[in-house]
Amino acid sequence: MEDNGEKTKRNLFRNVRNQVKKATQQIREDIQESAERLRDAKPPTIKNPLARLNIVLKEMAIGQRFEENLARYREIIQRRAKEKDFEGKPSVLVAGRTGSGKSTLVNAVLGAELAPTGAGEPITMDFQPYSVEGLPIEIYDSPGWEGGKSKANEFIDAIKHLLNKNDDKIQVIWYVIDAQASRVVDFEIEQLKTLFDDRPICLVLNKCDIATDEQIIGILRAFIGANIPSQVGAYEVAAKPQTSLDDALIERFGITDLLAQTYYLIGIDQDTDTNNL
Ligand SMILES: Nc1nc2c(ncn2[C@@H]2O[C@H](COP(=O)(O)OP(=O)(O)OP(=O)(O)O)[C@@H](O)[C@H]2O)c(=O)[nH]1
Ligand SMILES: [Mg+2]
Repeated sequence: MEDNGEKTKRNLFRNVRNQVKKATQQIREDIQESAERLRDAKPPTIKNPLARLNIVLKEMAIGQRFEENLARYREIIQRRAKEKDFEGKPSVLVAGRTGSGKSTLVNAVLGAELAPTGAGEPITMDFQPYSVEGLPIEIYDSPGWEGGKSKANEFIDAIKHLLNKNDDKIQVIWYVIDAQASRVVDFEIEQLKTLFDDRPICLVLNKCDIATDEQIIGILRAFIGANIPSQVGAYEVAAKPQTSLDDALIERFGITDLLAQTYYLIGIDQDTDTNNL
């Protein structure tokens, strides 16, 4: 005869076993479902970035300006290159606020994680040129502007110092903005008008993978409407799209266009392979 204690124990074990079995089954189903979602997920179509830019350009009746600036700066850069010699590859300076994704953009162009990146505290503390074999340009990563007046002055002085030192070598500016920023600071616009002397500025709206149409158009309006004399274009970019189960397949975008315009400005043969961007 089995006593009641043994029976209760057995029931308890059976109960636990059943629960574990049920939970395991549920986990299996969840994993299977996730795998199917991942397999079926298609890269979301980017809602025609150029269309957004064109809307803003038309609205502001300045469609021609970028074209004219591109041609003008191409001439200026190539004339300077003939007159002056510098060592190594022509350079692009990547500048902008801290956290906008400058170093991430540098890595995307290099095809290697060479520049440290991250969330939270400001990461990049020094100017650092990078290049890799096969890339016809050198890219200067830079410390970001952290906001606030004293920090602004530090930022301006540091940029001026770098530009003075590398006057002929740094030929194009990529000014990176977080497309989600929602607000544009007057200081930033004013600086863009003069800080980089007579160098063409490509405005890079980064993180467009997570910004809304409203945010992107708002930023485009603010920067294009400010009539920054040396601006040659605006580019919607995702240097490192956010990955989650639902959008795991989003690829980076916008960098090929940015590079193509930069090569055009500097006069580099466009056949250079940018397929992986
Ligand atoms: N969703 C999304 N996140 C991005 C993108 N680009 C960069 N990030 C993230 O933004 C954060 C900041 O990127 P960084 O490249 O370190 O920014 P930074 O401008 O170099 O910052 P500082 O070095 O502090 O000036 C990181 O967590 C990146 O993963 C993008 O295109 N999309
Ligand atoms: Mg950085």
